[in-house]
Amino acid sequence: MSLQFPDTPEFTGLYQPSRVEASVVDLEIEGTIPDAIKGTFYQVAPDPHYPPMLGNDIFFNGDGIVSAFRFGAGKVSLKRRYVETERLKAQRREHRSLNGIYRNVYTNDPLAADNNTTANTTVIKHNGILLAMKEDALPWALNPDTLETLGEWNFHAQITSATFTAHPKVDPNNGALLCFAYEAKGEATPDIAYFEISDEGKLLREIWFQAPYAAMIHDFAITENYVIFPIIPLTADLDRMKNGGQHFQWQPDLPQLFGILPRSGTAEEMQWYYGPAGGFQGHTLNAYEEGNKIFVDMPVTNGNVFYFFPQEDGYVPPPETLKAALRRWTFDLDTNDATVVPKLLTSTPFPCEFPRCDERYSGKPYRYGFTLAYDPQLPFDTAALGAPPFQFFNQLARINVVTGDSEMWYPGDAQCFQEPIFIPRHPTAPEGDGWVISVMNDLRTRSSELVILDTAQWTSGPIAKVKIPFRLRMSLHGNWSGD
Ligand code: V55
Ligand code: FE
Repeated sequence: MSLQFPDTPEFTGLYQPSRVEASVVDLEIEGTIPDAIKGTFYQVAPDPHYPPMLGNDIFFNGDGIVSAFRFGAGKVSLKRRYVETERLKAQRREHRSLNGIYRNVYTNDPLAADNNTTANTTVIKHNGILLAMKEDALPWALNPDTLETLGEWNFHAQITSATFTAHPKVDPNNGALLCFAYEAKGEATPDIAYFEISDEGKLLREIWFQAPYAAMIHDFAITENYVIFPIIPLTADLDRMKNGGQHFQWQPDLPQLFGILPRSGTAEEMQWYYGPAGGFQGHTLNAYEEGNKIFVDMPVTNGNVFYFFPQEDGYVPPPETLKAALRRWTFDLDTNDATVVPKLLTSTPFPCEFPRCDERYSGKPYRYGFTLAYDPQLPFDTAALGAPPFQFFNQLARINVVTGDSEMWYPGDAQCFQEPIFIPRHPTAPEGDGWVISVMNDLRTRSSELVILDTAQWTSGPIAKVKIPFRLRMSLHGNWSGD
């Protein structure tokens, strides 16, 4: 019997499955990696192990595969393993995919595992274990050295929600993991839970509340005293799922909703703010508070970014009509006016996504951001490569959010990037002083390199490139661990 992936945009080019589990000691390096870069860069990609049961599938539904790039003494080694979820194990047992459409268990094969999660969205080391996370279920724990899967992780039975975010934040003041769950009481429930888990794994805070409706809360934002939940106009509906429809549906008339909760408060103290309808809140760059004002910085797009979750009549905006730019939302906690309109944060707006900050400044007043950016005016080898794929970003940007200035590095007409991660030069280095690492894909040679940029000489490009000796698929998120 043949085993072949479909010839669709979701499974070809940047999105062709890699499926490679590997261990490579001392990767090839062009340039010099400073000895001071010592630690591990963990990242995860959705990488479907088997061809989709229904003929095609979306990027977000692939099985999670974790990569660990270990840096030390100027060398880099790579280890890469699938998260051995129940879902993956059932597939390997049957030698085929058993899963239907994204986050809809009603479309699965009867032989599919009960636990439907792919653990494919981020990985972070916390309290000695590596957590692979997907927002539809609890995290999965891995051994951070061997990447061996330990199992589903409920933090020693302290976490009772049905789901858990894939965008936890580390509180730089005490190392606590700040996290949340949406659809927290099961599929399409409007229940949300906020959790703080200490650096030693102890549940410190737990606050449950409800949103006005069940909808996607992909990322969130933290400040010293508040957490902010951006509720994207993509609603969930159980009946639609039972009828074989999508988990999420775009609602063009719903506002970009935000819930703001005092971290030491109660559900009753929740405040709701309403942004313009028709917009899409992207990933959080950072947020901070000043008096009774809260600032949240993120790319905002003027329409539905997720073409695979259409609105009710099936409409999805043509990609060229979508315009994203880095914007700042300002919430005045004292005002009676709960409407908010975001303002541009860069003097020249440009499409961007996957923003990250110097996380020693998470939730605090800050200056620097690092993000993927796209300039459609720059050369792209359309003749050889066709149209740019979904999530195509041809530049790495270093942004000063105080002045609005941006510096760019553009590598060429066939390259695009995966999420950039900042590493401080040393523990007490000034904000934003250090290195940024990012996987760079070459669409022409169909290969990838890990590039390392020095933040002090951004526009001159990488000080080192680490060659990856097999094909990677597009990934999502990751984190640096200094130990
Ligand atoms: C996102 C990604 C997901 C998901 C929901 O990037 C939202 C947003 C990789 O899976 O399940
Ligand atoms: Fe994300």
